[in-house]
Amino acid sequence: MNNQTVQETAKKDTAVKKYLNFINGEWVDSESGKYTQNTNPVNGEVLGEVVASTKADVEKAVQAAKEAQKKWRNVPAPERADFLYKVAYLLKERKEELAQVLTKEMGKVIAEARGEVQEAIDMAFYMAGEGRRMFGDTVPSELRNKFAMSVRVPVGIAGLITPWNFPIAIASWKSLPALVTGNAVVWKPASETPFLAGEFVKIYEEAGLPKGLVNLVYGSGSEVGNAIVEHPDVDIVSFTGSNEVGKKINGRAGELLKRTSLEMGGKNAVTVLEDADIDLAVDGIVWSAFGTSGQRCTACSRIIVHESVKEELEQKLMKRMEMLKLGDGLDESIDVGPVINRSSLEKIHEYVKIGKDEGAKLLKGGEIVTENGLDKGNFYAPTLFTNVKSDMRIAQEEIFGPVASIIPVKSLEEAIEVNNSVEFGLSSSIFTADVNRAFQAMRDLDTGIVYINAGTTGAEIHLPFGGTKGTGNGHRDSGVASLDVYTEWKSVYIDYSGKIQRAQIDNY
Ligand code: UN1
Repeated sequence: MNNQTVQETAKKDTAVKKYLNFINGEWVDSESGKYTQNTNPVNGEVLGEVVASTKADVEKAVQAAKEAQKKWRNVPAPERADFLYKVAYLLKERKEELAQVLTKEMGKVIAEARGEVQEAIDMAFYMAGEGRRMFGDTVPSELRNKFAMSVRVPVGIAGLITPWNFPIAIASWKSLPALVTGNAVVWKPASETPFLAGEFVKIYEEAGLPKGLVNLVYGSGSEVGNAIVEHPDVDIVSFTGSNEVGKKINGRAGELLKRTSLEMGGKNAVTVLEDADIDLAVDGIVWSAFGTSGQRCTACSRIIVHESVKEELEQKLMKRMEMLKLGDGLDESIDVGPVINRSSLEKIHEYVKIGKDEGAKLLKGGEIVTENGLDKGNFYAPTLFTNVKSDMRIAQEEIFGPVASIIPVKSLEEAIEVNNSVEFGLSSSIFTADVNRAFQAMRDLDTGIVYINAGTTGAEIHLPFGGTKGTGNGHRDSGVASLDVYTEWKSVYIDYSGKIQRAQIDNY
């Protein structure tokens, strides 16, 4: 290496990583001239910065999307899908690189980060396949010499507002069906995970997607998120995040008669009946309560247990929790990474105090962890409460951290009642060896996702993802069901009788 190259490399290494907006196929700065920092939740290290955008940037993105969508809507769906296949292969090629970015900015352990990127790869292949399906109905007409069918048409421009806990999987659940069905996208990713969003968009760019179809606008919810919701040319807003924000989006979108697809909180429970394989249940609970540091919408935060096996479950859970190693998720031996930021850490700790005040018994954890060099990160000890009553706040409100509460019950019927007693309805699980009771539970648990003899996490992309009650508004991410979010139905009648036939009249 000559001197100049050495200097250039050094300059490159010390230069602050900066991510810009992607609008109309160009990487551009915001008019604001302002930036926000992206930090690693493991140690507070500054990873780089991203532009803090304004309403004016959203305006440009929407204009670009509008122009691009005019052509895109008439590109045959199998041809649209060709781009998605390219996206799928690029994601696959870069799986490790993307997983590393994810762990660094979000904190989840590397094995989980790889799993999340895999979820986006799966979604890309699956949605590319939709390019050759996207089924409508052909049905007989009630009249002679008349043909009837329904087809899907794109809604127009999809505004996507995505969270930090699954920054690429959830973005894939929304952007890929939107694109394959002929829409353009304006995307605001969470401020906590901007780099992975930038990397995902680079893949869209590299796949050769026509310019203006995918636009990325970084910034706050109050500035960029609001501008997306308010913009008259944004036809549908798909949001995953808190109930508080979801309700506001839905309220405003309602006034504007704009479609929304909302995916919000959960208060998911694992039920363990007296005939369950307790060791299996312990594994399922530990994985779904403390994996991703409890920061999945699907995380288990309640354990509903038959009183006759409560003590055995408690003992075994505590023993298993003992083995969980906290630390930097880039280290393959680590089980639990940090939580996303300081305010989240404080909120979790506050809930633990609330639980104690409510009279729940703290079995394990319940503290911010600072030993072994973890003091610079946001680490919370996996925490287990017992003797929790179903109406306590820790059993009703979403904590979004590694905290689980054991609620003893006397029967399956009581377990179902407790499971269904919360305002959310995302995921639930039951461990039992009795097929009759398993089927009863499948029928009566009121969540959008139900697991038998598995924890509450691990949804697969070719099934609908979403929940009932306060979790959503009836729409679903992923699966064929997600096509409904980004398309309108058009019913088409072709009369080849050569006369005007009056439906419901001339045939009766
Ligand atoms: C989320 O937490 O919002 O089912 C998504 C799961 C993952 C997706 C979780 N496949 O746990």
